[in-house]
Amino acid sequence: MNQVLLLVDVQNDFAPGGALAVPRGDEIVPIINQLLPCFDHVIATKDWHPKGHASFASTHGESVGSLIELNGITQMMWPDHCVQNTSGAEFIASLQQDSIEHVVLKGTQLSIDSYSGFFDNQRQQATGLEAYLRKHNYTDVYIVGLATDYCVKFTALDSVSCGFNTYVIKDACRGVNINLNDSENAFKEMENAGCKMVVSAEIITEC
Ligand code: VGL
Ligand code: ZN
Repeated sequence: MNQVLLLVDVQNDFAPGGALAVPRGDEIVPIINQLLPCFDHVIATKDWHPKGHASFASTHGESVGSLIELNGITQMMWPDHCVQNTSGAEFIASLQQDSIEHVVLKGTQLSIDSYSGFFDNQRQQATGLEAYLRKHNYTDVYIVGLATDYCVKFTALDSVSCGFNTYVIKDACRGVNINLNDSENAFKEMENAGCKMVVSAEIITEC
């Protein structure tokens, strides 16, 4: 049993005041900081888009929140966010970062989005996360981060489908909730797919 904590997109643009603010997204940081000492291995993903990315409403002259068809799949139009090498793409400063051993960049290709930390939305290209986990024999992946209803969900679903024992630490995630129940529905979907749903206290008290 080889456990790793996977931090999904704990970045400024997803914190309150950021370009794609997740309500109360900053609340997960102190929880993550408490979880960190419980794990020998910590990996993080970063949403890392080039300027003019295909998921940006501004790229298409569309309005934020509208849906377009992009290479045969439906794409939500987001505000410009997590542009490479901008402060919005940096980790939230209060996150303790010294134990992060590896960072996986996603959404780096101009014409395709990547909610999952494993594969792009067309499932055409791998980010290298799966290969990294296998190389290090990590079998148990504990997921926290932003946003529950997008990147956390798709990362967790891909983690299960790759065969990793996948745990989602529910109170260390926050969702966009464009629709009221999106986060709750996302948690149910992850659980139905085989993710084990846990809370941080279970882990912190046992470590
Ligand atoms: C995310 C929307 C667009 C996320 C990233 O990290 O959940 N959501 N890009
Ligand atoms: Zn994005």
